[in-house]
Amino acid sequence: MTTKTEVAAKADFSAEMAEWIEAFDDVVAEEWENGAELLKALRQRAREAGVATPGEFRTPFRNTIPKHDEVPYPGDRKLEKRIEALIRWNAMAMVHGQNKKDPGIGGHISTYSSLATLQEVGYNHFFRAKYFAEDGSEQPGDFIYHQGHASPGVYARSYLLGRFDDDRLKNFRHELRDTPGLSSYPHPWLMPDFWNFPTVSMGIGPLNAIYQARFMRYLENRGLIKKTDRKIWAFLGDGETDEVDTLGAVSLGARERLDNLIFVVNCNLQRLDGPVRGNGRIIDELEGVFRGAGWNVIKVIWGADWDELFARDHSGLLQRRMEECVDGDFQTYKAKDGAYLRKHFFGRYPELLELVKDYTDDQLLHLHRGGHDPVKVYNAYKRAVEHKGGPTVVLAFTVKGYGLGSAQARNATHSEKKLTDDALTAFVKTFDIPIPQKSAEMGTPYRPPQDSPEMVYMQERRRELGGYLPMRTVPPSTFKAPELKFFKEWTGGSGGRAVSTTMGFVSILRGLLKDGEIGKLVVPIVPDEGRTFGLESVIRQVGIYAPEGQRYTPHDKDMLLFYREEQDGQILEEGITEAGSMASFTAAGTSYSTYRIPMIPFYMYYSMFGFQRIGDMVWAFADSRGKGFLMGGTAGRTTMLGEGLQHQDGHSHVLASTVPTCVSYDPAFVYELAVVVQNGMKRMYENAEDCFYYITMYNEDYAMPAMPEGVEEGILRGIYKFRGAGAVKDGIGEATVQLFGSGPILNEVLRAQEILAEKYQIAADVWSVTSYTELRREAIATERWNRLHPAEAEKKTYIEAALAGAKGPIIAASDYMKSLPDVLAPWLQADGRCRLVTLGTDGFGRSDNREHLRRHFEVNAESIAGATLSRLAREGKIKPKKAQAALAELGLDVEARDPART
Ligand SMILES: Cc1ncc(C[n+]2csc(CCOP(=O)(O)OP(=O)(O)O)c2C)c(N)n1
Ligand SMILES: [Mg+2]
Repeated sequence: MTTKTEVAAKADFSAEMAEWIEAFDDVVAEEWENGAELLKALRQRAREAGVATPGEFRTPFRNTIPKHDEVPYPGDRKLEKRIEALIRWNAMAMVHGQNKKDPGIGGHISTYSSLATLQEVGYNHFFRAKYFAEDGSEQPGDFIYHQGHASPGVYARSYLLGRFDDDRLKNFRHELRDTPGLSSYPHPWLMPDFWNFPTVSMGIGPLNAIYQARFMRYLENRGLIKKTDRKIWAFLGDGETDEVDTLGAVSLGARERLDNLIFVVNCNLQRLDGPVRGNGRIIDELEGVFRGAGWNVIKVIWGADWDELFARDHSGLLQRRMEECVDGDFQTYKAKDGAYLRKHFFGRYPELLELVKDYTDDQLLHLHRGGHDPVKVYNAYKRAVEHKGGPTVVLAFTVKGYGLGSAQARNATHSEKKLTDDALTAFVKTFDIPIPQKSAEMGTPYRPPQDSPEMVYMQERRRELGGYLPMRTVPPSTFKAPELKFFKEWTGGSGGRAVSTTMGFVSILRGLLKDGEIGKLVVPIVPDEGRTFGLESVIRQVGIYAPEGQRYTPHDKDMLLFYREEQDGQILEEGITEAGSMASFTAAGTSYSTYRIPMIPFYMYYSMFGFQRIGDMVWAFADSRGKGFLMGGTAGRTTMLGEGLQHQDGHSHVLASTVPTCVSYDPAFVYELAVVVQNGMKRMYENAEDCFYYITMYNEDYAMPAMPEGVEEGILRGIYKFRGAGAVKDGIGEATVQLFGSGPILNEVLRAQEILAEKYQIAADVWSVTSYTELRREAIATERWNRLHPAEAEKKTYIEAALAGAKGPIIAASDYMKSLPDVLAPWLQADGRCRLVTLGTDGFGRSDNREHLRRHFEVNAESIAGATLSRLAREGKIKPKKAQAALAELGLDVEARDPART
């Protein structure tokens, strides 16, 4: 075999090096495995000799599973090929047909065409709809995170199975018609019986999948679900891996040995605009990243027809030629024809031209990539499923727009929505779809009779694997929320002791965790802020989840509140990752459906690093019909003192208000918080409402009053009168001013009430506003009803009804932006003028103490009293000069710069 020396010479090795290589080749020729052994021994020797041996994170550009290690395909390849062709047709026809009817409605045809085999092998041989535990009980099946914009393929499969009829398919992206439609992407909100996991905002699917795998282990380790072989499969695009969310948490997968997790990256080398890595190779890059993070990497590069070429190539040149190409080349080879491939790929070396001399150009063009070869894909999946000790990523080489003729592998392929009539005819011919030309041009769906061999086979495969997927089900609720009396420790007040709402909440949490019924369902989640919120006692009480337990002796073991990690620990201490924590919150908050257990997550975090940081994940959570409590801690731009601009949140409530299913509250007192938590559990888990809660909690200590009689409804609906004018000063008479306060700023409002009464003899009522957002939602719903029923008696909004008879201007103050109270302005009008004067914390935060911060943002008691006097002057109720003098008397700097702009 003189070719070895030739290889050495071509690679510019020195003569001595070539000799070494030859010796190595001899070892490999004798026994293939010995090559690896020799390398291992050499590495060991090199290390001993002090020669650096960096880890090898990238392997040659070839299949990880060599041909001789492959197992035969277990399915009927002919029938599966037929089924795949039918799905391809219907997926494409659905998008094409709709765009013909309704230009601009959109959709994608090229992504699924690259993904079809990857998905079909899964559906025919791997994706189980249920498992059975050792005790015979039925358990949930595999979880599949689909590539969102490949949904037409999933719909087409369901159509063939008879899960959708023609009308439904024809209503793809027409969701507002008389008959139900199909949502553009996976949206449980829109198709609650079908989709489980929203994915199409790129990066969210993979991140959620990792934490889902982790949460599955958490439930298993805590004995809440049975251990089974169920897997989480996440399909993602190669372009999608550029999202930090996609790769940002991969190390968790290996760290927690999540062998229930399988990523399949559809490496079609293209994203929306063009190549993902034109000048490099995305597969190599990802191999390095995943291997470095400790994942099992399986590359599926070439189909079986290449194996034959490799087998005949003794020169090693074919492999070398592969290594020379970058993704931009590979894309071009698929966009052009076989002659081009012969000339530019094989033509580089005469030996390679010789290798393919008996191949026609057409045969060359159709040499398959691994992701389009069911045998290669099957073998990869089998290995992935059997792999123990960590997650697996399958990097599958595919062609974007595979089989779409002139739309294949073009830079514009992603945005292709329609094919030309010629291309449609060609498609029908290539994939042998038995429909007439005219129907082909119209993109008519096609489904063979249910008793045809392919349909029977398809149904049988699913039956064998436990049923249809995707499928979302929700068991009937048997959950019983604790009554309000369960919370009496917290509705009774703090007995004069100064505590914060955060402390109150932690105490409620401990109470819930202790409860024999629901305690085990509670999932406390925290991103390295446990001590900030005073969770030490909870850590001691229920432990931190650690799949390996605690393999070290914590230094504080002798202390009462030591850092306790347990295999069945209950707290998810996530480390510094709000995105990861939100992913855990998502897994837990949807477990009432996915695992059929109504887990109740309480995710506590710095409110500043919530909605504004991971808002898109919250949106996906809502889409998932997620439930649970987001607890925004250290809330309020002036209550969160010292930390300054980046930490001080004065807008999370505004952001929360944008999420339709997010019910948000800004409680001032622990009893308000207790009422909200109780009601939240009842609504979400007992009444099975698909909503979730955002509650702000603060770190300012003050005495918590006992809950007054009859305020529950007001707390929940958003407003109630907390202290009437008469309670401040006897005989002051009926209030002529209304003061609104929320969170700790309610204390400032109460102080303002006193100042007004004592210094200026002005009687004011004080209202606690727990939720401007809920009040507005009710108001706009009522107003809408009134608008649509002009002939009926007008209904009053709750805010108007609550304030009935309450006179005078309304001064509202909170630790949030002014736009929050302002949303009620339309319903707070009198005599053609808005009654509302809003004080809030618009602008960037500052480092200082609360006194200075509140003065700066003009939400302290003096500013509230001043604003009241100023407004009364404008209304002609007091003399303007008197008001101006009062402002000076109250110490307000009327020429100070506007905090909203400084
Ligand atoms: C966060 C986000 N940004 C942008 C998009 C728009 N978008 C949809 S698909 C796509 C390209 C996807 O490329 P890739 O991940 O490689 O998937 P492929 O279609 O090639 O399989 C883009 C940019 C999106 N859906 N989500
Ligand atoms: Mg791609």
